[in-house]
Amino acid sequence: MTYWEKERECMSRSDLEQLQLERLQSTLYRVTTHVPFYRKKFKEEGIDPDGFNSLADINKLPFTSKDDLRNNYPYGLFAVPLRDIVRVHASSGTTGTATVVGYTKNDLKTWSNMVARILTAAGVTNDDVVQIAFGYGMFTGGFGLHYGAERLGASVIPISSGNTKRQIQIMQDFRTTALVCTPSYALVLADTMDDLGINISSLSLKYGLFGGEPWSEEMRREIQTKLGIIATDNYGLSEVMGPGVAGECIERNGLHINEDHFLVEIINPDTLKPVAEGEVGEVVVTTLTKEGFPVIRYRTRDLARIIDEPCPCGRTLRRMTRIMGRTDDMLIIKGVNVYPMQIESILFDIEGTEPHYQIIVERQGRLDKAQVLVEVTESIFFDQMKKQRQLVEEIKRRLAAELGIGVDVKLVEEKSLERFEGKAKRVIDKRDLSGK
Ligand code: DLL
Repeated sequence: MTYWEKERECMSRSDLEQLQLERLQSTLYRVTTHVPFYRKKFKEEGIDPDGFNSLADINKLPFTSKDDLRNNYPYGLFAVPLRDIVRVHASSGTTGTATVVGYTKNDLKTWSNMVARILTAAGVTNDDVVQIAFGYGMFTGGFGLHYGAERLGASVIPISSGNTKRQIQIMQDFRTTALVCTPSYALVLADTMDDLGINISSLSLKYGLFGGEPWSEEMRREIQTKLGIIATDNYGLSEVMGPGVAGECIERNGLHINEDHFLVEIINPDTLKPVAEGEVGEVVVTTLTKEGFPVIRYRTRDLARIIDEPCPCGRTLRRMTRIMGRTDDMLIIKGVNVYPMQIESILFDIEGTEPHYQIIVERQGRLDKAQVLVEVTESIFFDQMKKQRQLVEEIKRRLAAELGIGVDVKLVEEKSLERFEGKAKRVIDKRDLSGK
């Protein structure tokens, strides 16, 4: 078994917790001294950062939200003068002001190490040729993975996103062994290779590290088969650092959290209290080593649960499940909570459907109505109506059994839904939820 930083990745829980506490104390000192926003908030809530002697006290601290970041746009939450910031990233966000984050030189070192850890856990070594098909720019995906792969000593191909045919050409010519992108783009690459008649055995690909968006176990299976690789999941978010917060080892059964740098809690998004052990809830992250942009109890809106059993890989860093949904992408259809991921899992399992789908949500009167558009293979699309109807009925039946409510299903022609080079947009929400 190979580790990047064995002494940290395999630490005893008690040593790890001691380290977390010390780092939390210094982070609290840092934010109270340098960030007026936290100073004010702590004062209002009567929090004495010096009296912090146990990790369990974390739940006395206030949460930080995306709105707090927006209200302090662009540099209001930085904990060092701009002169000490060497990199700025921003998340564009689909709505509202962007959130801006900054990194010191040390932060970049830590970040690269975290990503190198995740690459190593996923099987990548300095012998690998790593093709990074994430966007480079304000998005943290491209640069984050890039610096980590260089730190590891791999040969990095910074191709960035898009231009699918060129990606494939480079993959062939440069003998890429590890592909890094969103899982949906990995499927686009696989489908395009199929169209071009490229046999995957002519490629050198061995590993795929995918992240940046949710994907199901069924989608992993599909990618692994189509590309002939070991596909692992990795998770992160720009507000906290970018990629490198957590990642799967080749066991592919949950993402090891880099707990010496991040304190992760799982809370009930309604009561804001910690969930019972092993229950699903919202992931809340406190950074423990960030200098430029520390965050305290950041509410990610992502849903997951902690897997507390030891991992056969030997790492003691606890795992979290894949992201199961977001508190804000939960659809309430006829009063029932539905997550797009549940729909995806079923579609991937049904013969004749393609792994491309879209969920359209509308509000009719006071009721939410969801329609699922599913791409089907050409032969089915042009097949007799009867067969199509049977397929629609089958999908509806499976969805109803899983979700407990009826959902509309429409079959669409292969390749008729939009493809994405970065994060896929699976849900089109036509509802006006502004409360007007
Ligand atoms: O997506 C950072 C990243 C880049 C992670 C590349 C992994 C690989 P943001 O653009 O700020 O940062 O988006 C963060 O994306 O809150 C999740 O909702 C979602 N997300 C990221 N990784 C995963 C994943 C990057 N592996 C938001 N599974 C997060 C599910 C993910 N969702």
